[in-house]
Amino acid sequence: QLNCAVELLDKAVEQGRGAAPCIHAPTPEGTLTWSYAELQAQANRIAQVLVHEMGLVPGNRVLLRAPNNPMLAACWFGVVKAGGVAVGTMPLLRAKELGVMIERAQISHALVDAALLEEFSLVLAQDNARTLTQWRSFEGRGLGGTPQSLEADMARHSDRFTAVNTAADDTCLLAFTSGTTGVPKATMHFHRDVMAICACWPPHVLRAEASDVFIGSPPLAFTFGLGGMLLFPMSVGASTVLLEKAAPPNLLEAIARFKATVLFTAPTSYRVMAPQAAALKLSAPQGGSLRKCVSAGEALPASTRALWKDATGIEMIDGIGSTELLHIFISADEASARPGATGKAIPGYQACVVDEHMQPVPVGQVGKLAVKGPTGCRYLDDERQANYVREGWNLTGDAYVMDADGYFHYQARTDDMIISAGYNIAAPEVEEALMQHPAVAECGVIGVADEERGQIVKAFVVLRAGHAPDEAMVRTLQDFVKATVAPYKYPRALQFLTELPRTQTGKLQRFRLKDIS
Ligand code: 3SK
Repeated sequence: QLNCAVELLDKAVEQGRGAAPCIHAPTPEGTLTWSYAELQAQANRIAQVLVHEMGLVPGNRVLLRAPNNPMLAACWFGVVKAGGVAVGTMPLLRAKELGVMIERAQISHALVDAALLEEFSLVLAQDNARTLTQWRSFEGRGLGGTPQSLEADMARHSDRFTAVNTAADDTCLLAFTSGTTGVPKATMHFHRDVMAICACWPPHVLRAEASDVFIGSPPLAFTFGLGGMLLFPMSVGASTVLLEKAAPPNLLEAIARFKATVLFTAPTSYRVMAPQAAALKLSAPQGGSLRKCVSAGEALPASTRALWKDATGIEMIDGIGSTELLHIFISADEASARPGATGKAIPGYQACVVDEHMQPVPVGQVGKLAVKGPTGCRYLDDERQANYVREGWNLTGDAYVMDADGYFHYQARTDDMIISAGYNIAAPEVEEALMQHPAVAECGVIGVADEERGQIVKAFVVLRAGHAPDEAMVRTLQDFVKATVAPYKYPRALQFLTELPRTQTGKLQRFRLKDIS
């Protein structure tokens, strides 16, 4: 028997951490802080409303709709304590996308932040949402007074609730991933999976302490955010700052205001924040609070690692995870980081690089990343399961090289290897070369069909302000790539854009660049 909400929340209170700060959030009036006991009381009331007023029975799936805020965290624990299955969703999703998820996961209940009610009312009117019959709305910072008010129902219940005695192998979480291809899949995770991710990467690589204050941008709906912004801080008795708006200027301001010590965000955000972070002297080596910076969600270019280190004195902790495996499985701590490498398989996981017959490729050669560990891919009723898991290994869809010391070097998504005139070219390597040019703000690289070479490299470039998108700039950038990496990798085609298509978690959607070509 295991209920991960008991392990992470109830046991923290039982073991004397009840009065310790757990969640902070900025409010219009100042700051809201909930202790572990206050979070538990809120979660208990929500669990009672779900069970006694909304008719939830164990195994029911509950849609959660909110930006990162304390009530979203309380709802997550309330659902899990009640034996339900939490289904987090990105706040910006539209009714059409939500309807597909509701139908696919047969979702029966919903808890919705009042700020997202307008779109949610469109969802309820859709035919594919007919399984969803019970919903309540809440005010994100716990102030009450919304239609079908969760808070009004909570007020009628006590703050005590004994968690449902779930099995370790009961599902507690459904996480949707559209990856970079756009067709959503639901991944199922058990109570024991949640405890496994808390036992693997945080103690061996992150090594946070109870005095730490976590902060960051990934939504709780993305398992990178669920772990980094909620489960991992709670697993060590630390506190976390949940920000509804975590774009770079807000994030920087909040790091200073909350004296945050552990930061989780994506490489693009580190790149944007670097100049201001340097000026604000936010890091511990500069006299500020920040001491650990985690980058994941996208490959970390060596140039971004160097930029952040110059700006703050902090060596980043890079990692790769997946929604399918729940969290990070390859990473390196500050002391063992190698620029250009993601790291090694973390304790508890094994990783290797294989060919199309699942045979390991020699050290130094490109192949498909295969991962095994205590968590793994379980798609909900999806034929793509057989592509992801083969012979017990999870094939993550990433092309990697392993070096002689067991470090894994990211090359590309396996779909993003470009074969041009017999050369293997990894799109991210060309992007990294372009990013080193001072005129380039952002770029994305794909292969496009070419009669002579099979494929050619095509780059899409967003220029920094003050640079002209003309023919001279095309030649400048082509020559720059030729001088930076092997000349056959240069982009034979180059188009300027004003922005790049990205997923809501910030990942570049190369398949959408293919549509632009
Ligand atoms: O690297 C990622 O994209 C990721 C995905 C899910 C969970 C955690 C991580 C780091």
